Amino acid sequence: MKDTALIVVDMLYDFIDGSMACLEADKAVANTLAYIKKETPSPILFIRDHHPANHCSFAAQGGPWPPHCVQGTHGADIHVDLAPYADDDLSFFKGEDPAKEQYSGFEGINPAGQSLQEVLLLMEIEKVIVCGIATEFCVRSTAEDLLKAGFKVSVLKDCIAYVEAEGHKKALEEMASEGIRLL
Ligand code: VGL
Ligand code: ZN
Repeated sequence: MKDTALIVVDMLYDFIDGSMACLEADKAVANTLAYIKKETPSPILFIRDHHPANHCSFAAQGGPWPPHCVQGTHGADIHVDLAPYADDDLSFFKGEDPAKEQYSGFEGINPAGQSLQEVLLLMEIEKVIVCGIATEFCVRSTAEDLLKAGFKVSVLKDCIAYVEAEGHKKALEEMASEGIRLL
């Protein structure tokens, strides 16, 4: 399936067992690893929340979240089981501007300065499969932006973790009603 990419969103320690540990995160990581081994998707792209220590989304600056995924900390690292699949050129960082919240990975930038969208177009990807954390925030906004940009989008419903069960359920229903396939 050369025209299909797997996009792994924010499977980073702060969302797994750190300051913003999400529900079902261990299961989502294990299921993502199992999916990769079974289906051998290629390419695999990683989205990474990557904040400066004074980011506007942190409580000290009046934002809704505890400090998380601060650049250079363990909390910002990809889970060790998935890290072997992450290629620098296919890793897209977001949330780096201290003044801007950025849930969507769509405009995430790789170390070469290319956006996710740009790289998907260069690779002639038409279909994307999204998994990751958190359903209600980064998974949802990444999936919706991809859909708006014309990609065929699926979400792996056993490979996502969430902040809150009701919000997770509602986000899945709304994504499905917009045309995102739940696999
Ligand atoms: C996220 C809240 C703050 C996410 C990132 O990855 O869903 N949520 N930053
Ligand atoms: Zn964040």
